[in-house]
Amino acid sequence: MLEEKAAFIKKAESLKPKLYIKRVRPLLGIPTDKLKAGDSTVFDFGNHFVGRIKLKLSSAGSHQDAPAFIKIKFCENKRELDEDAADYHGWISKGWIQEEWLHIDVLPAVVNVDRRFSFRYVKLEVIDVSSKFSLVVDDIEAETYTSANDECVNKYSGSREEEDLDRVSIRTLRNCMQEVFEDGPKRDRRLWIGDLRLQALANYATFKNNDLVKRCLYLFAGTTDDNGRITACVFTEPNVEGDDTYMFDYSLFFIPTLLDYYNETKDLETVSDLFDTAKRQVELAKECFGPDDIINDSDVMGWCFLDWNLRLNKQAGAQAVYIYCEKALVKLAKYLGKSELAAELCNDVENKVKAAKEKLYDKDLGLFVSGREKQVSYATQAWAVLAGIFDDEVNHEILNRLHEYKNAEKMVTPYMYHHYIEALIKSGNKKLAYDKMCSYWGAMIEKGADTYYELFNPENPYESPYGSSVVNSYCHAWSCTPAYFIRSCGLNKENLYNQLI
Ligand code: RAM
Repeated sequence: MLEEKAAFIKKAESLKPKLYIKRVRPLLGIPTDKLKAGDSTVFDFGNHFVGRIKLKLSSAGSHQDAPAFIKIKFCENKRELDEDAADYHGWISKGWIQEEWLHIDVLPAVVNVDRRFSFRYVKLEVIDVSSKFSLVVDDIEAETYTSANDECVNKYSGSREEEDLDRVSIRTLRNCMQEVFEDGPKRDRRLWIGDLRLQALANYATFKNNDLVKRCLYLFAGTTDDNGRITACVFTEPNVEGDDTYMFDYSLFFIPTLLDYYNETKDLETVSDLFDTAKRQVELAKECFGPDDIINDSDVMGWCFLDWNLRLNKQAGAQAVYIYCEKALVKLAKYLGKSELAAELCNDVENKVKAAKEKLYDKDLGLFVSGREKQVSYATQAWAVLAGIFDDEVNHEILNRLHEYKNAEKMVTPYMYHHYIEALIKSGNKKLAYDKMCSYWGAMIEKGADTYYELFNPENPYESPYGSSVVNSYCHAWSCTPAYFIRSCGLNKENLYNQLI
């Protein structure tokens, strides 16, 4: 197994993409006025970028008689400009806050900020100079990176609203495409499988960098634990290493990600290489079920992800994810001619579907319920629909009832929203899917988004599972799917109109 994993990583490394490098400058504001202690200035680069900046600084007034002490803050959107990092007391590291504090002993100077940041706005604050001199920023330039080739994307022509949704979606994906599909270039800057799955779908509709998807699949397969379990995310620096975080749904998502990749590329060799790793995820997940074919619930945070709504009960959603992924494995098994295995897997799918119908579906409500408290949520219904526990007609009714049901636990991430929209499409309600896509992602655009956010709850703009929105990411991979919906799923006015006539 060790040798096989090493070979997978080698393969992944052979697919490392080249980065496209572009130099950009802010639209206005150079050179700056003479800046004294307490002064600040904001440079607007006009769009969202990922890169490193270089500053040309000089002094004005008497000879520089003290170091210039400056703070540089990188912001993905305007709102972050006014947030104070000192107010952050959340549970993930404040190391993610995009700020640098620098002393410049001798002016003039060219200062290269080594660390890579994700930003549209760069705020420079003068913490101190002496009373005898001022600081001037003569120039600022960013060297920006992406592994996405902008020229590969066909222009989409539709309504103004659709074009905006598509453009921001592509920008989000583009800036998350680095040496792997990162989840967010501000945070966590690494390869998560839940994000990868959705990025890959948007990528097939736009940049078509299929080798990057392939590389990421091999990275996951090369970093399983001793038991063969797929980790939730992979680090690539200083060396490739799987994280010691495992989530029920994320491990299973290796399977549909491989299936989608096959559907797009017909690359059977990769499927054959990675099939055993895929199959192992179902074997391991199966251990979490009781004798009644219902998955065991758990209170451990993150045992299964689904969404960042901290009140969400995951039991029924996890059961549905299992069914969804096992069905994907059946397809892969069939592509490889493993018909006996496919039949065995189908049998297990049927058992899990039957148990879900009997024990997780509340006939009176006409909705799926989850956990001891029998919680009704969007996440549970969406996944139950995607798993195809019932047929399209019943699925359609379930989502209609959900729409009317007032106390359902809501969704807080574009990631979960994606699955809700996909469920609407699957159950034949493209019109509602279209409206929901436009209103949800459109609301981010109304707020001035150049790229879509990690968390977005229209009812609570400060939504964050981390204790504060200061560490939220505003260019986040899993939110990049409107381009996929518009281009590949027919969520656009032209198609919907054609369907009506
Ligand atoms: C967030 C990450 C990533 C996601 C995990 C579960 O912290 O940024 O996008 O996949 O949560």
